[in-house]
Amino acid sequence: MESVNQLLASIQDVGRDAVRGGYSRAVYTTPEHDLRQWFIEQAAQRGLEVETDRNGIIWAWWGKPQKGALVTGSHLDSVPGGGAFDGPLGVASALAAVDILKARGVQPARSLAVTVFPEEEGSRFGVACLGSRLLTGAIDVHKALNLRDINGDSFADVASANGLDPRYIGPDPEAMARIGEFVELHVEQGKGLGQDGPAVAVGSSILGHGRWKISISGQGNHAGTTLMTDRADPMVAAAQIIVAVRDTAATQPDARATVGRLTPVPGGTNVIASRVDLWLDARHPDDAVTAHLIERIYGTAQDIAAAEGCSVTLTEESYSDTVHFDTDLSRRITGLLPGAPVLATGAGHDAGVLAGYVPSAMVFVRNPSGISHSPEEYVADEDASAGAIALADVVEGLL
Ligand code: HGY
Ligand code: MN
Ligand code: MN
Ligand code: MN
Repeated sequence: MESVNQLLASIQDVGRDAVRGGYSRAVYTTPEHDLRQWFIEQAAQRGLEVETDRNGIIWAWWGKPQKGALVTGSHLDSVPGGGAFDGPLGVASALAAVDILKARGVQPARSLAVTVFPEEEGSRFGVACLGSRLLTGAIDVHKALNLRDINGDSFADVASANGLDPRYIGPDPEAMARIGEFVELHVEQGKGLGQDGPAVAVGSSILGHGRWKISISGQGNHAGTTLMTDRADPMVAAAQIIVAVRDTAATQPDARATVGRLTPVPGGTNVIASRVDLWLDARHPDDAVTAHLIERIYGTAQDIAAAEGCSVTLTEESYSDTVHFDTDLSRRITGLLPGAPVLATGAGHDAGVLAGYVPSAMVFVRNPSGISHSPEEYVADEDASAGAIALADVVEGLL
């Protein structure tokens, strides 16, 4: 029996990114494969029956796989240069909670499954929560299979190389029927829990959030022979559009808009780019406001591009409506965690996708700085332990 902190320590060197810092554990790359193997071994050591479903979701069963089970889990993939806790904390806490319940002599009245969802971050194929979206049917399978990573490899090919059969990837009603309720424990990606006081909180909502690709086309040319007056430089347009994204979001309280990724084509130091692709992440509690923001950003981008002699397109890559967890399940969990505050989150989660189909809830564990998607993400040992005990209390109370 290992504590949640020992479990996390046992994977602390998997997928370290020497260039970016933190961890880079993109789905179906070696580090994430190694973490999946770690999970399977840890589950087997606890006598859990492990299976991987048609969408690559791993299910570790305490009791036989059955309809209406209690399911808890999270993800093991990360953003590039991500923290140690986003995802793995939920998985390690679930394993530790099984240990705690066994030590308490709990005999589950129904089966419990610990799950690991692939591609929660969407870091490789661009769509967040791809595994849970496939499971539930929340994404068109044809679109999913044709998603491509930065090397141009399709999800279908990569999934196939990792043991899945693309012919069967997609909605899985049988697996869905097995989820009576889903609870995800996750590091808090914010400072709602502050520096002291309760170490855990119950989730109330997830901001609606989406991803859009903005492509700006200009005239590729030689950096040394093209006069400044003869240019249609998409990088210059991109720079102005990024500032316009910030300025537009700033007009809406509680809006968040980010350009975290930009790719000039061809990307040579002595080359005026012919095209620049940038990716926009925008979020707001009111889905209509987000839609309005995107409209305004696109209109401004078109004006900027035209002024630079360029053209611009915007395509939506994924969108998740705002999720409200104010359900009977969350109220029961709040009752099982006396004193735990109820917090909204701006981060997306598989629990948010599943909430559209089965009773789902979230439990957050304190992250003193609130920083996440960064090597600086941190959870103190005592808070991680409190989180695992809280998850054990919730699972015991719901079983
Ligand atoms: O982007 C998100 O909100 C989540 O971390 N995938
Ligand atoms: Mn996460
Ligand atoms: Mn994340
Ligand atoms: Mn030359």
